[in-house]
Amino acid sequence: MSGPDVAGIAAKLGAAADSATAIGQLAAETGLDSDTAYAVQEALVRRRLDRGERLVGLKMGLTSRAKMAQVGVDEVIWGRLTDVMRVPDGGSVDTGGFIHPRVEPEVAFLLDRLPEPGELVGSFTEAVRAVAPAIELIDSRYANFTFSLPDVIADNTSAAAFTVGPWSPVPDGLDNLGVLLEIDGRVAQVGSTAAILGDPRRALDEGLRLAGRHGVRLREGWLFLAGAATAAVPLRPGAHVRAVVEKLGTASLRALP
Ligand code: OOG
Ligand code: MG
Repeated sequence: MSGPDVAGIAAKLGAAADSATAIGQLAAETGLDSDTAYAVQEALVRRRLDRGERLVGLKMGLTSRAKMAQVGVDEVIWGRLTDVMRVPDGGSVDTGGFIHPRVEPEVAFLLDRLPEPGELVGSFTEAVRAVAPAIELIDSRYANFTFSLPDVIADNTSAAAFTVGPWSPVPDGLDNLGVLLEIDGRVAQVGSTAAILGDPRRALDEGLRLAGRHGVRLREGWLFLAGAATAAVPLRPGAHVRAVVEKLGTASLRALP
């Protein structure tokens, strides 16, 4: 029996992203499970690398209850980040390049020396050089932002763009910092880094463990997004978005009118 057509599913998702056109879910009809979905994700990101993009890090998804509840999927997932997805802090994005973009507040880590595969992070301050507030722009390639677990994994966990604010040395505690998402100066979401697996540092252990299962090692100099602390909010043309994380400061981006 032949399994799901990994390359074919990746091509459909890639075309949906390139043309900013939503497609229907694919996992149920193709019998895609989560493990094979990570193979689709790899093939999907390979298309980007083949046209010259560079892998710059990893992102975690659904590390908070707010996010799990919003999308109705309750397992931690991970995806891949490329250089082209990065928007400079204070920079602009064209919402026309996306299907139904949403923004969410995140905490970013700049990775230092990582443990060997299979080992847990000995000390967070050895593994992480700096931390920053960040904004992730997610854009599910599925109609109505509706998907199953394998569907969202295959779709590179809705990754589309991200902005990282100024880096700070790792503070003493990261486990209970206030998080705000502001749109046009108004508070759109409020949360705490405690929402991220109890402590965003845990997201790194999970990332190492889960990506390691698929033979992916985190690299020195890579970025790592720990997952949103709050639900995501639709990004409208012309909106000015700020993510504020207590002690870490602010990341911002603008949607072109
Ligand atoms: C999946 C991606 C989730 C996060 O921070 O939880 C994610 C989605 O919500 O479409 O990036
Ligand atoms: Mg996210």
